[in-house]
Amino acid sequence: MSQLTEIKVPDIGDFSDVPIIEIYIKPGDTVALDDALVTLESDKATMDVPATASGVVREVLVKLGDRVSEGCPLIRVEGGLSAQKESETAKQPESPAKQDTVAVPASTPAQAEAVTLPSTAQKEPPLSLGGKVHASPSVRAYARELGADLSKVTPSGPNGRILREDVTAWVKNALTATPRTGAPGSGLDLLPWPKVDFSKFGDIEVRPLSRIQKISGQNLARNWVMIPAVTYHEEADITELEAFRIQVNKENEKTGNAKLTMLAFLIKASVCALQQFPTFNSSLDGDNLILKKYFHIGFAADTPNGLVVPVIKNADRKGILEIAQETGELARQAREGTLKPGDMQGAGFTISSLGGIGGTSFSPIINAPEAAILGVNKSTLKPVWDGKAFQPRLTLPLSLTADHRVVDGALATRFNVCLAQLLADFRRVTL
Ligand code: CAO
Repeated sequence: MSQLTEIKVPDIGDFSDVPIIEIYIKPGDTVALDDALVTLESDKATMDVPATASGVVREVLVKLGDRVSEGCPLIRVEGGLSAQKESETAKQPESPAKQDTVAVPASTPAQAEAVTLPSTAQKEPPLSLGGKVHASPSVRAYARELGADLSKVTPSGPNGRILREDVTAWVKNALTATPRTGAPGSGLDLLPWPKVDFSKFGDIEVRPLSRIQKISGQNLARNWVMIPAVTYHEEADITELEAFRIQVNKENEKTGNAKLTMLAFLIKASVCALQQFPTFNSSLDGDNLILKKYFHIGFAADTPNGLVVPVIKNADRKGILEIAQETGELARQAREGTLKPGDMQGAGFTISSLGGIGGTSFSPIINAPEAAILGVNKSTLKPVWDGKAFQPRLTLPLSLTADHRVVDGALATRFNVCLAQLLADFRRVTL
């Protein structure tokens, strides 16, 4: 029996006690150098730990959820060479796969960043967490072979991991898209960002953007530029709904039940509208529209570090009280920075509610690859003519931004009208 080599967590900078959120190997698997073994999650960033030795996995020494720090043993492999030995014997230049990391925007504003840790055998500085592509060395090699820019490939693997088939799909798309557009280049030929020495004009303070702001900024910029989006405005009469909400909340004060929020009603009404207008619960994928049969609703949450979008999964199967409780809990975790990557993935439609703050309307930016997003502002009492007199009605402003490649104006307005009717008479949700 050949010697067993223990692979440990490499230098992960200032991080310690980091939970394991994915394990990619099991006893009996054969691993090659730099194959991803596990993914660690820290402060909403994920990191792959690569194999520093090749061979057959004999023992996996950790389990999902275990918290690890530098030096913690992960697996024991039998046979093959360690990276240390390889570099000592071969003294070969470092494989480009180990250095090839490029920035890539995550698919949602707050989706976890994903990076591959350097092997311990390389005398590299500890990892600095930044937006990087999340792909195994073999996928990187495949992308290089085909000339695919990994920063442009949409990941479909767990935790934003780019799979081999994602690279294939990107290349196929690039091959078919170019002749059809006939455009000389796909990049925007814009002037560089103005560089100004502001201190010439007065005192200034330099405040670095938070990590969440950097990630969401990249995503928002891409979505703003790439989606031909139109915002459609509507008003919903929520006089009865708000009266009902207040009444239930008064009753719940005695029973200790969760507080009903307008957001929870909006999520439930949106699900009902999505069921009637499935196009709004879809994603554009090349020449196909992917229609989702599930109803996962994202909601924008304002946090001290920036905007994040937690997701209520299967909102169609949940009651409004349950949704209110869950949004409250997810918003709390968002503010505390303890959301897990899975909490922010899978949305088919997003709601951005500024209703607790104010405003009369706005144009929310679609959370790609979704097809639409609903913006909501503060409800106000408005005089509404009932044929004989003006009546004070509580009116909720709705701003629906939809991708015009997927949704035409007539459809968007029908969706808005439907949503407004559902909110005006919530009994319709049960029909
Ligand atoms: N009209 C009038 N009042 C409203 C309202 C509306 N549309 N929506 C909420 N309110 C009221 C609530 O009833 C609550 O008052 P009470 O405590 O008296 O009941 C108060 O405003 C605070 O609500 P809230 O906004 O804190 O809570 P919520 O459940 O409605 O929303 C959340 C939760 C997470 C959506 C919200 O806290 C948040 O972060 N909103 C900002 C989202 C954002 O930044 N969007 C912009 C993205 S694009 O830049």
